[in-house]
Amino acid sequence: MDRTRGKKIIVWALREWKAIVTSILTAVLVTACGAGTSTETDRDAITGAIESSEFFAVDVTDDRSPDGAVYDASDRPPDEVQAAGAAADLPVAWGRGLFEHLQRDISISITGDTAAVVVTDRIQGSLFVDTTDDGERNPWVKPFEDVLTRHAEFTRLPDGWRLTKISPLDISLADPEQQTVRIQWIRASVDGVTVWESSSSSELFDIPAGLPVFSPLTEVLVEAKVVNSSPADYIPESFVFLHRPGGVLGRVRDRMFDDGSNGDRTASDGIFSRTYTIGQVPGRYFAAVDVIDAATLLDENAPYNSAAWGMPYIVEKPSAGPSTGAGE
Ligand SMILES: [Ca+2]
Ligand SMILES: [Ca+2]
Repeated sequence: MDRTRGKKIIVWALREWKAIVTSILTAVLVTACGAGTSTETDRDAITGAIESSEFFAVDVTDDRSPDGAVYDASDRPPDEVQAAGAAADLPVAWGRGLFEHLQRDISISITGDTAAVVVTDRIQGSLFVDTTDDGERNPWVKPFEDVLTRHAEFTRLPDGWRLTKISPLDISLADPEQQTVRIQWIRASVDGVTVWESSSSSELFDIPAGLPVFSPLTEVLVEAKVVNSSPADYIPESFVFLHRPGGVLGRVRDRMFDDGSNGDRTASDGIFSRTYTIGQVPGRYFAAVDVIDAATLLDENAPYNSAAWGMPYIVEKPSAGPSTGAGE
């Protein structure tokens, strides 16, 4: 890979991320739908807590993988689109970029000392896909618009409002008519024991008791049951990826498999799997399972068709003992 080009891509990706964060801070729209019991002060406090919580980040599917997946569009030769029906390979390189955070809506409904909250973010961006293995960086580009939804619950305590429950993150297409890929459930296991699972993206989990809590450097298996109702007959019909914290750029994209490898228990059962190692820095994080219809990555003319769920989790402080050094 061209190192100079690679550095430019990294700088560009970080700039994009900064832009997203800045736009979130400046484009918050609060929708109050309480029954008259909420005050402006309560809503401000809850909104402030949402903005400062890692559980409400919107960069969970940034593609800044070490293979330099995202690069700028340029002149390109005619595409050699892979035919449906044949075993499909991943494109030479692909990734999402040019994110724009369009809007954040925060719905807050306060009853007594409990606030039911729904945070909805609309983002748009571009999917870059290079399907030609010709040594040229010549991706085609496909626009997309997604809706990110999180449900949460805050509780009023003597010292203020505290986030006490959170749902998985749901990322769906802004136009549901285009969506054929769906996630039915996701699950996390350590040493063969299930530590967390969810079959509804609006399910609320207690913080921290209902969330997976991992020790640093734990190997975790993430599994997801996915379905795709597309009539196209690509093999596989979907590609599945795990976006998770790690690496020098902050997030890593790993392919998930349904072929009995990489921790997958049973081949070809629609359950995609991937193991990864939890980082060393205590905190609150998201790992996201990202399902992409095969045609989305293989056919320039097919509409963008993807869905994702994020799993919130906590990395706890290491137990007393020798320091393991700086974090990832
Ligand atoms: Ca190419
Ligand atoms: Ca499987």
